[in-house]
Amino acid sequence: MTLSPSRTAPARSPLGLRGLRAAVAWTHRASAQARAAALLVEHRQAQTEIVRNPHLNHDWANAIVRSPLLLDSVRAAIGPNVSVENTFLVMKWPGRDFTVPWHQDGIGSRVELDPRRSLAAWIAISDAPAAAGCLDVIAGSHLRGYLPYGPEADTGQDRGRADAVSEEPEGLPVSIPVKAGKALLMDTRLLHRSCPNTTDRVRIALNVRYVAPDGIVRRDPTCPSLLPVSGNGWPSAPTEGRDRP
Ligand SMILES: O=C(O)CCC(=O)C(=O)O
Repeated sequence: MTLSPSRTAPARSPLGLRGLRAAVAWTHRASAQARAAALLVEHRQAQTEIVRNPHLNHDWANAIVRSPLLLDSVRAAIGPNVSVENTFLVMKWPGRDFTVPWHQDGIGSRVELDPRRSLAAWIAISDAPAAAGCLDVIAGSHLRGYLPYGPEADTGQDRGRADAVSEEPEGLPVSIPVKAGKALLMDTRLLHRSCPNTTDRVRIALNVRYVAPDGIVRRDPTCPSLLPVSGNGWPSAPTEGRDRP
């Protein structure tokens, strides 16, 4: 089934004409690698691929979404009041055929995010070279606004993570390798996907949707509440990556 966006999204992006910002530091490389090593130990046996909303019940993820370095960049883009709408930890194990199809982070059966008041952060916990299935993006694709989409199940890859765009997108895909400790910020309309990990090391990333309080239309009332992480009078929590690299 294909669904259409409820309204035409404005063209202006908080992240400029390409609709992305690469290599944004969120912590020291060594501390990201230490977190990756701990996750590897925890999930190796089950070969877990996706952990939903870990920021709600894992201290390490709650700390990452509050990384001061990251929040500086998020606030500069969408303003001082920031909450987390949703997170996914994605682990790509060697030898598995794990593809995430083309999609836009700000639209789906759960929510529609206002692209002027939201952004997506793809946070590398381990190194993510191209061969490990880093993100491929189509720079500037946000300028076309939100596109018709359908459940990921339509692509035969139902991991329950995202709604895929219904048609093969136009434009030239570019791979964006990201080192552990760095993040890629994206306009919530930017088309992106990821291909299988063909290396012999696990690739681990935390995907975060940040939104200002007035930047969200909820479609699924069972989704967890927004978690405020920046703005006057909201609670604070321990941070991972507090020191600037
Ligand atoms: O981590 C990945 O491979 C892709 C995840 C992604 O694009 C997303 O959750 O929006």
